[in-house]
Amino acid sequence: MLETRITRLLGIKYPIIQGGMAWVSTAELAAAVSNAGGLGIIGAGHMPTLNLREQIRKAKKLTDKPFGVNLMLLTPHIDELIEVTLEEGVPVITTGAGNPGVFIGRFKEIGTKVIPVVPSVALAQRMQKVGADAVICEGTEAGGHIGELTTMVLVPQVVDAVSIPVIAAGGIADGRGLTAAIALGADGVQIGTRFICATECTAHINFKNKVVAAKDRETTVSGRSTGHPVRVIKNKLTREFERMEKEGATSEELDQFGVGKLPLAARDGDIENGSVMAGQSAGLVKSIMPAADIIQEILADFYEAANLLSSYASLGGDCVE
Ligand code: TUI
Repeated sequence: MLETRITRLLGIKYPIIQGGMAWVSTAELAAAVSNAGGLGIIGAGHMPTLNLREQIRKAKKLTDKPFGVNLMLLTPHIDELIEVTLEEGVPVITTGAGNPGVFIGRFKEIGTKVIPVVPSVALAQRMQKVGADAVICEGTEAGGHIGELTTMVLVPQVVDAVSIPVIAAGGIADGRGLTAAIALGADGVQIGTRFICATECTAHINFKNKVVAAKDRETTVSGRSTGHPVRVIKNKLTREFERMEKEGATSEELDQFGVGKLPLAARDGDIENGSVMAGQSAGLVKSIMPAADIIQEILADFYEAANLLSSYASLGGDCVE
């Protein structure tokens, strides 16, 4: 057990939430993380409505622990995905890429906890006002669709501005990151990139190997000019995207060029022409291992780092005048 406001809110053992990743975090990964004491999340992304229902039912079969669904609000059929999620009744939803304000109440009515991803203090405050149970503060280090601020500056500012629990995300892959997040005032962490490389993750092996092989400077942000910035690992696709941006392609042309590129990488394994969405923490991911082992390693490293902090604190306490 590592008890915080988040473990109590969600009824989980450890304050570790697996990021909901479209085409990457399916029921298998979500259930494995939940069975290991964290909170697993199915990434709905652009998933057809029927598939989401199947995924939720599969997760219910694979785990008796709480799990969640991430709703990506830019998806054109988001209203249908919301209805299915309401009908199936899941313990938790997280939301990304937009403001879930208008439908928070309907989820709360059926007892689903609602945790929006927020890239700013203002949105965190608005979410608290409309009834969010907690917020995920995701820094620009994260993979996929991102905001502007780093985790290091966003988390403490949101912690100061709201009273609901805060989950730190973006750039966190190990126990040192968890310790740092707790030091910044967070009640838990959301980890995406590291869980791509869980054995139970159904993403293509080429995608996982690309994350394991990535070094510190190997991600880039595509699509700033279109207003939909996305962090991905550099490859032929990102070079082509950059060339099109330089040559003055329109937002529509660039958006069109991006269509279907995530499944091309994550499902089909084409990691040169597909979109390998991953965060800067890819440089910290060294191997593919079971989700339960990832969580246990994070905890062991958390206690080591936390003990170090505590030894500094006891020394400092003696010399403070
Ligand atoms: O949503 C994510 N990450 C994602 S979604 C995704 S799928 C995708 N595919 C193609 C193009 C774009 C996306 C891949 N990765 N993370 C959560 C997140 N949410 N990061 C930033 C935000 C965010 C941004 C603006 C949340 C709210 C927001 O609000 C704007 C407003 O309406 O106030």
